[in-house]
Amino acid sequence: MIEKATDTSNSLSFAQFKKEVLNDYKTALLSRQCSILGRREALTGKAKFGIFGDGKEVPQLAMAKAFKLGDWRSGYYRDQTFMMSIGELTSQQFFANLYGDTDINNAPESGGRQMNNHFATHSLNADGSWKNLMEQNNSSSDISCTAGQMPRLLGLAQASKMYRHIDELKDFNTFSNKGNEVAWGTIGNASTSEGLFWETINAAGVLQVPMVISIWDDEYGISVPAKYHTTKESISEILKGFQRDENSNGFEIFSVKGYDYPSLIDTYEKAGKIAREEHVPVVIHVTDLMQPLGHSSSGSHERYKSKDRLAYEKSIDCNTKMREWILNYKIEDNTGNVFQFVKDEEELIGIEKEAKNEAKQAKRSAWNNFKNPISKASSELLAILKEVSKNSKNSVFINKLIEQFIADDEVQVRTNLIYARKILRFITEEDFTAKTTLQNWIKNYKSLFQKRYSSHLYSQSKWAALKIKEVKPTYGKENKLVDARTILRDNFEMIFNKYPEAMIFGEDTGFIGDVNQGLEGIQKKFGELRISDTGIREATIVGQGIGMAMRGLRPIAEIQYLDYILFALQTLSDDLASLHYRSAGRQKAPLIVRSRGHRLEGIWHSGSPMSGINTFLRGICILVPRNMTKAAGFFNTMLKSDDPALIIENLNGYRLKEKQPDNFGEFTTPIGVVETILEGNDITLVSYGATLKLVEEAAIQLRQFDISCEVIDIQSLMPLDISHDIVKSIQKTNRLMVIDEDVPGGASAYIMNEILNKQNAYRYLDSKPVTLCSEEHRPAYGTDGDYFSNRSAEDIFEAIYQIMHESDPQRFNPLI
Ligand SMILES: Cc1ncc(C[n+]2csc(CCOP(=O)(O)OP(=O)(O)O)c2C)c(N)n1
Ligand SMILES: [Mg+2]
Repeated sequence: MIEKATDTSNSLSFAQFKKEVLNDYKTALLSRQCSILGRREALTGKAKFGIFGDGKEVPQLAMAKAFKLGDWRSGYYRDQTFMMSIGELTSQQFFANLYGDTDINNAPESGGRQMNNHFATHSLNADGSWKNLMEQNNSSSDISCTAGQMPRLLGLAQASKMYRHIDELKDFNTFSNKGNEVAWGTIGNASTSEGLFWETINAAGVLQVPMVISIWDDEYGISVPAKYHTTKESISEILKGFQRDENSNGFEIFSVKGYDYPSLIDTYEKAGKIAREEHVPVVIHVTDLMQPLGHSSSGSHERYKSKDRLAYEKSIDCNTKMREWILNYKIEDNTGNVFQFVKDEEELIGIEKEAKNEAKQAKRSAWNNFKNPISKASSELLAILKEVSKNSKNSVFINKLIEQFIADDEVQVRTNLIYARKILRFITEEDFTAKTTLQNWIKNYKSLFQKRYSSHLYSQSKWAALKIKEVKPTYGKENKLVDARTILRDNFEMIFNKYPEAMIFGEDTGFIGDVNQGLEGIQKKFGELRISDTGIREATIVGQGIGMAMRGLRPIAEIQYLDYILFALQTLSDDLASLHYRSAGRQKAPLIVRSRGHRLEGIWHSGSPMSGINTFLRGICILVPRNMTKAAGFFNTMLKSDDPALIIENLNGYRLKEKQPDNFGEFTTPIGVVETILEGNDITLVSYGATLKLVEEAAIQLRQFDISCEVIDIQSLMPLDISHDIVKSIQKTNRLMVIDEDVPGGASAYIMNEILNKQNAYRYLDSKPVTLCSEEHRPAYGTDGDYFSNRSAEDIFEAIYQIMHESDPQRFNPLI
């Protein structure tokens, strides 16, 4: 069939169109070839694991066309064609990622830290400073947890809204051009069953942010077909209630077949325009996709798909369909000239050959780049080992190992280290030059790769939290005592004046100024955009924060009570805490999460699930200020820093009196620094947060009984006591007790490990080091529930007294 061209069609624009179509087709083919070869590399053991974008190539070409510089992607492992199409993934990089090349220049996604196809662009220079994000395509770093990309997507989109509507952000032009950037999300059909998907959809509808979510629907989630995933087996069908209309905001929803190239291009263009211009979220349900190679290298889909299903999938392969479309396409202009993309099939076969060769070549180069430095190190090492053997009395054993080393064909850094380290064991008692050479070689080689795998858990830039200098609060002559919550409030006012890029949001955060009035009147001063109320949706509150922080803003996400942080723990742990690490320092989200906890008395109002937080959130500063001045100081510190933080305010501290500082917005509480709040000689008591007051109370009572306690406030649970001040106290007291309101073996065990193992305090102990924690169950309701669930001042008194009794029974008679 010959289509009639419109007036605008002429030979020049057709030539451009043709070039684009054929170029797209080549990208789709190249991507498919990479998947095919990639799978083989994984199955033959050259790569550990492989997951690919086959069967989803064509819609991604269309998405790439609508994607503009400065835009953001938050997607998942199927997006390789998109990444290739926007020029952010070469086929060589594709293979380098697959092999786990630790050279970030070869494998820019993560420098070998992530499985393949976990895409990321670099937002940061090597020194941690921001790049101009408007001059590049941006992809936030993927995580493996399906749907985990959704909360972040919300924030990436919301940033545009902030940049469009907040006048003071006009000059932030390396991050935004008046908020014209779209955040593009992708998710698999099966993963739309996750709560995070629905939470994000609802929040985006409420917030009206520029995001376009593509759902790649291949009717499967690994082996499980759609009927087990989705009501009515159609996500666009059940999303219909979100469709906007004349009377209400909502989404624009499209459904399009994944092999229909022209319709896809049309749909993506429309979707991009709606999101970009109107700031309305869009869902594109891309149906009729498939997986020619199955889910991943871990299995084969022939196991669970019927022959009919496999044949059907083959018949809708988007690349084959695109080929057919190209071959059949004919268009005639007004003068009767007929235009075609290709003369005949031969031309396409030519392109197909090119794509195959390119993929093969890319694979080879990537493998060589991965392998050569390892082989070079092997040769270097071999020479050293031979020299060692020559000089050693144990050459019989050493030669055996050398033989095994030569025969070992594993191409991994560890292979070199395994043999080097095993051989070193045989020469401990000997002394010759080659031994020193081997020792140094091991040290250097190991440390090089240790860094490649372990750097950037926290910021290493000049804005690292640990580098922010302390500025003490200053007080006027009058020494005015005020309600502690007003210290936070007045400090927040300074913050929002000082940083136009700062904003705060959460449940009851805006209009009433948070449940404890720490933001009283602030929304009136700074507007509903910057000081805002949200729905009850902790995960996407955090996601809003992550996405906005990744785009140069300084969000403060409020989780109303610490107990409810568990709803957001997955996002905090998998996404925020790992972001800087998993991108090998090339992305950051300096988000501050504000929460309040400790001792409101009740199973879900006690607020001390510290051990979970502590364990899951490595990579985030966990700050536990004992009062509101300290808390305000932490906000000021973190706003100068590019590390993320969780600041936990003391629930029962808001109405206590504190001295009013006069340098609001300026004073800082240092990170990783403990504070001795009571000096003493007999025992060191280490605690934090609300428990600290009880510890102090007990310590004062113990003085009456001749026991002198040194009380240390940890303040910063993570990082903890970087200058090892606690052990200095133990050198004096020779006794240690860690007290908190977490479960036994929780945060106190972590603290104990830091003190005993990292600070080597065991050397100075005269008594058994003790932890004093809550009961194992959640704290029961009410004052007595607290008294019997947590440790009281009496419990603390007696526990300390007991230690003193054991150390000097003559002087301290038993209590009970
Ligand atoms: C939260 C979570 N649960 C389970 C998995 C294991 N898993 C990986 S991919 C996958 C299926 C995803 O299917 P779908 O969303 O349709 O994407 P597709 O792979 O089909 O493109 C599952 C269950 C995971 N990665 N994350
Ligand atoms: Mg699927």
